[in-house]
Amino acid sequence: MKIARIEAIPFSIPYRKPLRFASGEVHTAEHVLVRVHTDDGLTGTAEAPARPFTYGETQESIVAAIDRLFTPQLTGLSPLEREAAHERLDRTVGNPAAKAAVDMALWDIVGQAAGMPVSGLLGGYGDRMRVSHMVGFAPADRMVAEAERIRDTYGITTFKVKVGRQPYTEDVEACRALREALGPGIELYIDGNRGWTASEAARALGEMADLGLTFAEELCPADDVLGRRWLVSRSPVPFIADESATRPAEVTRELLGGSATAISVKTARTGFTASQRVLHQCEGLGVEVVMGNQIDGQIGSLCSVAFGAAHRSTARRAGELSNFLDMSDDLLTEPLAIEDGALRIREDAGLGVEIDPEKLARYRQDG
Ligand code: MUC
Ligand code: MG
Repeated sequence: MKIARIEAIPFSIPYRKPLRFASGEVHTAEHVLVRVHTDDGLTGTAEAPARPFTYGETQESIVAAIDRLFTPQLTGLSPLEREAAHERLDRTVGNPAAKAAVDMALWDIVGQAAGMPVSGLLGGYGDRMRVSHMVGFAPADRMVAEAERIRDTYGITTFKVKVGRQPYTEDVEACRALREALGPGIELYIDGNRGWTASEAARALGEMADLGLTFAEELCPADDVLGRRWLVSRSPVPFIADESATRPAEVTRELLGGSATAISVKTARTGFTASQRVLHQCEGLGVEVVMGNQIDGQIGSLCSVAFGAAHRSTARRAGELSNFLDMSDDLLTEPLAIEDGALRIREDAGLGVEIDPEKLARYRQDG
C-alpha cells in the first residue's frame, strides 16, 4: 500500500459566535481538509486549522505546503513508513498544522487497514474524555451566561477562561463572577495568550488567589525570558506552556528553562506521532498535561479525543473539546455530540471520519 496523492481542500464555515482572546479572534473557521489517498483505495482524513496569530500559517499557506512540498515528498511511501514521512516533512521548518493533519490522516489509513480504531492503536485507555469549555472575551455577565448555558446544556463542569485583557482587572472581575455564579464544584483555569506582562500576570494571580484556579496558561510571552521564569517560579498553580511549546524541543526548552510547569498537548499542531513524544516527555519529567484545542472543528475534535482518551495522563483531566459548538455547521455526516459533560471516541476502524459531500461542496473555497 502506497500513498498515491494528497488533497488539501480549503473550506470556510462561519462561527455562530466569534471566539475572542488576547492574541486574536476567530469569526470563520478557515480550515483545510486533508485527504491522503492510497493506491489501494483507502483515504485518511484530517483537518488543519489556519492560525496565523499562533503559527503564521494561513489557509493558503497550508494548501501550498501540502501541494508543493509534502505531496511530492510523501507520494510512494507506505502509510506505515511514518518515521520516514516525518523525516521528509521535517525538511520544511514550521507549518505545524499542515504537518499534523498529514500525520493524522496517515494514522487514519493505518487504522482502517488494520480494521481498528486509531484510539486503540494509540493506547486504548478509555472511550471518552470529560470536556473543558473555553470561555472567550466578553463582558463578565455574558461570560457567566455562556458558562451556565454550557453547563446546563452539555453537563460540562470545567471551564478555561480567556484572560490577558487590558486592564487585567476586567479579567479578574470576570473570573470572580464565574466562580461566584458557578460555585466551588466547578473547575476553572485561565489562559492569557501572552496578553499580560509578567508583573501584570503576577498581580492578577495575586488578586485571584482565592478563586481556586487549577492552572494558568501563557499569561505572558515566553520570549520575555527572565520575566516569564520569574512569574512561573511564583505561580501558585502549574503554569501551562501552549503556543510556546509547539514541538518536543520547545517542550524541553520551556520546562528545563523554568518557563513552564505543565504542557498543553494539541493534536492540531503535533498530530498523533509527535503528540505521543510530547506526552511521553511530560510523563518522564513528571509534569501535568492538558489536551488543548486549536479552535478545532468536529474533525479536529475527533482527533483530539481519539488521542486524549487513549492515554492515561491525558484522560485524567477534562480535555478542551467543545470549540466546535460555536460553528454554524461542519463537514461530518454524523455530527459529534457532547453528553453528560463527555465526548466519546468513535469505535470505527481508523478515526471514524465520514465527510458529507454536499457540505464539503457548500463550504469549499477552491471552486
Ligand atoms: C488556546 O488554548 O490558546 C487560541 C489561540 C490558539 O492558538 O489556540 C486557541 C486556544
Ligand atoms: Mg492556550
